[in-house]
Amino acid sequence: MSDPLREPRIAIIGAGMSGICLGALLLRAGIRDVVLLEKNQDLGGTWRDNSYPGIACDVPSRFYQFTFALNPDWTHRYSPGAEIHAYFEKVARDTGVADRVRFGTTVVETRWTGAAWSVTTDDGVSAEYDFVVSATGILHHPRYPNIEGLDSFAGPAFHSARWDHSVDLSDKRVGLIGTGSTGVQILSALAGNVDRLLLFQRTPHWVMQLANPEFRPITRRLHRRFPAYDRFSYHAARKQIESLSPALLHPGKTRRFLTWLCRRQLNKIVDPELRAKLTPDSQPMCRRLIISPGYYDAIQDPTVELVTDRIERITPTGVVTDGVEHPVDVLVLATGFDAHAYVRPMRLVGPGGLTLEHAWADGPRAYRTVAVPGFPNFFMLMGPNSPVGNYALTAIAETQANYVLDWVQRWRRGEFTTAEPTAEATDRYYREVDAALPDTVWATGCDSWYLGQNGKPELFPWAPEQHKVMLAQPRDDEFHIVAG
Ligand code: N01
Repeated sequence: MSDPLREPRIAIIGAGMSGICLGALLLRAGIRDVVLLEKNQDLGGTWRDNSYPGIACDVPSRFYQFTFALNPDWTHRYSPGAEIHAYFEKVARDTGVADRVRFGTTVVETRWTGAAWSVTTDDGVSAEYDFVVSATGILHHPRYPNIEGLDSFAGPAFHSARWDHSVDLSDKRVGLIGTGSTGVQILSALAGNVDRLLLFQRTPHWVMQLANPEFRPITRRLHRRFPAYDRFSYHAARKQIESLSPALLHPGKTRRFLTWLCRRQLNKIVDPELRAKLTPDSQPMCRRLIISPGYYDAIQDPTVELVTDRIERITPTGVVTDGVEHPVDVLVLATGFDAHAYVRPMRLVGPGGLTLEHAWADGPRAYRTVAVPGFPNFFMLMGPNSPVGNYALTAIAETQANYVLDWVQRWRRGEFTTAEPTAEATDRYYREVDAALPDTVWATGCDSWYLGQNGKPELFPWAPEQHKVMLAQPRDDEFHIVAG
């Protein structure tokens, strides 16, 4: 008997964590005509790009994974980056996603033909799809600092997401610029293992010291032997984070406790002058709270020097602050990412020639984080205002991917041909977002990658569970739907 369901053609742009998640869910649902277009030669997105010393995830591993592919073998509470990369590769292999990836393929344009999306890649090939989903990641485009003389530096200089493993740092004077989550992890790994480490800090960040115990073999065996226990551990870790999230977003007892705890942990810094330099004047979590088991020990290592004077320029041999040159052999730029590029630089052209550039002239906006008015059958994973602040991006991706799957299943059943959110529903949603944001910790006056071009945090202003509720099922009353 023939299959009564229609078979959609689906292109996923990007084979990182979220692209793998959606690919796996589609394949598990029996949808076969799926391709992942990946510009790199390997899977894993951020976990492929970032291989710097000390890389780990600051969300507990029991929670930083997919519910449909739990891993009983995590080695640590916060497992190292290489292990996480291997996990996503395994998920891609086990689910068949890996076989659907076209590597070394950059999407240059996605254009609506009137009935489908025509996707053109840099090899000049165009193909048509019924759905296109952008899974291009949020922290993907390295941000290079605009510092005079940077190009004149004579030694090796690289961004943290482009680590040059051919450089032996053990006998080098390393200049590290940036003290966000990445800079803190690199410093913690390199302190004591290089000749000298000069850390250039522009603004201090709050750091929460949390231990990172190794899971013993018996624990791993138990997780392997009893999948129900493994599932329980996932949900326990999730619940723990989710139960704290709302209280941490808004003023109150929990926030006061967090501030007290962060300040108290700073007392580990013995030298009062160093402690003062490391004390932020913003509130904890206004910028992403840094989780680190050993930063405060590492920064007191005799090989480390903290430089807080403003960087004036870079010379071929060092970094100049206040007229003083600090000689360094290697320069590491832990200077973050352009977190607002989303789908770009790919060109997206919808019906009537509407471009995403035009639609987003005043800044990126998405209906409930996943879709844009004017662009039918187009979805985003990790789109604008996703709940990315100190939460598991794997859980967000899974929620968004399940939402996309719901629409695709309806299409298969012939319930519609095209669907796109209405401008009214999107405006209404943003009125609620804009009303809720000023009450959150992100709006308490600090500069961070959370802030969009209008200075407003591009985050989800409610508890992450609310995001799940919002995307629990498609709402026809908020979409233009063309019947199938
Ligand atoms: O980037 P950042 P990141 N001169 O933007 C400094 C995720 N992540 O790569 O603080 C001097 O936070 C800048 O200075 P200032 C996580 O979500 C996750 O560290 O703005 N300094 C800042 O110190 C995180 O939030 C994990 O004044 C300059 C730093 O560079 C996100 O990635 C691990 C400068 C940039 O900090 C980004 O973290 C690592 C200049 N011209 C990262 N320009 C996990 O564990 C910039 N800086 C999951």
